[in-house]
Amino acid sequence: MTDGALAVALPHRRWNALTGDWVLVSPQRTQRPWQGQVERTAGAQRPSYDPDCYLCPGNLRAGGERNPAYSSTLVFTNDFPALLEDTPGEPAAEPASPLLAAEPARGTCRVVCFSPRHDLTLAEMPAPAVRGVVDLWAAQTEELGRDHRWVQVFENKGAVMGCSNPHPHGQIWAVAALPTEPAAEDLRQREHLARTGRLLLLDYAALESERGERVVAANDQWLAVVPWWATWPFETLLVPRRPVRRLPDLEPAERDALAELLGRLLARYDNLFQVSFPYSMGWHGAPFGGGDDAHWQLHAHFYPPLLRSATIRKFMVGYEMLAEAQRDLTPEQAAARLRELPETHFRQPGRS
Ligand code: H2U
Ligand code: ZN
Repeated sequence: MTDGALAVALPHRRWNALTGDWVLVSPQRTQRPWQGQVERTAGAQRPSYDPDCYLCPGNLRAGGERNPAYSSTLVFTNDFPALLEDTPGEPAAEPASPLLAAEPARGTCRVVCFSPRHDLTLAEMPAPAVRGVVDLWAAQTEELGRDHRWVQVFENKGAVMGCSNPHPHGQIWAVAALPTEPAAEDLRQREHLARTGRLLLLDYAALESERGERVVAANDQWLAVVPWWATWPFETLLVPRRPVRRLPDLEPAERDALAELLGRLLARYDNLFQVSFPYSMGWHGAPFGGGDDAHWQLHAHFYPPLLRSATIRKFMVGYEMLAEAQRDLTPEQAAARLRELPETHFRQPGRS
């Protein structure tokens, strides 16, 4: 069956070439005209400085330390880390039972403030400030990659994603062992290179660039698409158009281009339902530690939960939990909706 036949009305499953997972797509359920109302939520105007915020410059954190009077970005070790560097012990040579396998987890957790301004998000920050965040992500990845196999840069945005504070911030967790998601991507990318001699995500980017139907935004260096296999309604994948293994490998011009593309993509996201669009996002690049990583291509995933309005979200529940991911809105429809929107943020009509 061709994808042209699939994209119309019938239920079908799509394969995620990056993880090997499948997603059930039920486009016949969206043949009805668009009925989702756009509820403009109050979009509470926040102050640029909040004396009670534990991430604002000069303020006291919950752990007792005081933030410096930072003027661009700030990184600190999480006061309540999920991982410890000095966890003792080795995996038991013979576990009591293979059904009770475990291993010690070692690592570190950092918090990254994107801006001293309490009221800005990446979507509203000027491009040079977003470039500063890109540089910070890259520098942290390089530093933590010296003694951790995997460095996970991510952002939880919005209360609906469990974000604890509206001050623009993300996190970085660096760990000794390759976690589940990147391990799946490692396997699929390795297989693709072995089979074709080419990089999976560069083949994919070329295909999407040529087709255009799932592209949301692009520039000479980067492509943002709703991937063929998207599970979240407005999920996107960001890929550089040349081979790049990790964030620190990005050239200055590519970092500027990324900041530019992020501004455009995130403005579209916020404009969709006229709210600060919640999501979890994060970067995947080649693991550290000296193994064979020729098959890896750097990329970012954005996983936003909203479906029809600022208050109607997609739940990954019954069938998703027990069988596999499912969606009604097709990735092509989602991309078309995002493409229709302006790239000027609704709160900043003057933003260039
Ligand atoms: P979110 O990105 O989900 O909002 O998490 C913020 C992190 O900030 C959270 O992991 C940490 C929390 O442990 N934190 C501090 O390290 N110090 C503080 O003073 C409060 C929050
Ligand atoms: Zn703040």
